[in-house]
Amino acid sequence: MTRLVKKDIAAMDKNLNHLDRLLEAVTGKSLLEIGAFAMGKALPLIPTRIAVVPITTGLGIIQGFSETVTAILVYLGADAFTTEKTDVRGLQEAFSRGAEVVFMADDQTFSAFHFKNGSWSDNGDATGRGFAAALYLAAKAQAQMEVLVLGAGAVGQAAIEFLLEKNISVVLGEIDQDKARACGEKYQNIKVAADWTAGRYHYIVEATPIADLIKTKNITDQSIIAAPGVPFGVAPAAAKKADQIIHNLLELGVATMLSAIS
Ligand code: PYL
Repeated sequence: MTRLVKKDIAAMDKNLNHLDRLLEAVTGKSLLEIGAFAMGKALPLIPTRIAVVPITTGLGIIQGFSETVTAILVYLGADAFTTEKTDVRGLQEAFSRGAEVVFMADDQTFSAFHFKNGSWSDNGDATGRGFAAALYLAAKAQAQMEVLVLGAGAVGQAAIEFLLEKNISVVLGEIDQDKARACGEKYQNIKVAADWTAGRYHYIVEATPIADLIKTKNITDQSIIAAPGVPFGVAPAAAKKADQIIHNLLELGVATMLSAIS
């Protein structure tokens, strides 16, 4: 998982409404509606009190990270707060202030836990499903649609699972041959591309940690690209050529996590 930096999240809380309108224009659904659709949940979600606990372990706090996650949750209608204390004391504070759900992230894992109903959600998984759902909606679920998923990590695999559940044909592009083989064995209904670069795919989920991976020659002017990858995996000229780009660093993942645990 690529670590976000302060500037990635600096203005996120102020741009939530703008992002929401953008997503609505492209997919026909709001941020929360996409998250709920990704998890097969009905809206409104069951209300619950949520704490976001800053975690200092490893590389430490990302300034503004917990507050931004809280701002996203509040924007989505949740009763959420950031704890003043960190780590185990933060968890203690969360419970003492009546939280039933805790969101927290270290350098490897960002999870949400619902301590009352026992459900939990991993951000990589939620992000993969959320972006695959957004792509599916943006494409208006075309008959015979085929989606190229780039990257066989946690995000890519979750995207594959969502698409297979919707009976969509999936082609995997993965540079690491061992990972590609393992993923092809795990999901027997997908194709593993020997070469995905010829520019014949209209629908792409870019779930790799490779910056500017997708170039203009790899896409068509009708391509819709869902790009949860950090850093952004679409080269500037390709982003211009594509019909639609769905990209955000945290918001859709958090919306899908909230839907998953509700
Ligand atoms: C969850 C994001 C999505 C992309 N990269 C992931 C990341 O940056 N993970 C690290 C999160 C560390 C948070 C830090 C804090 O402020 O509580 N421990």
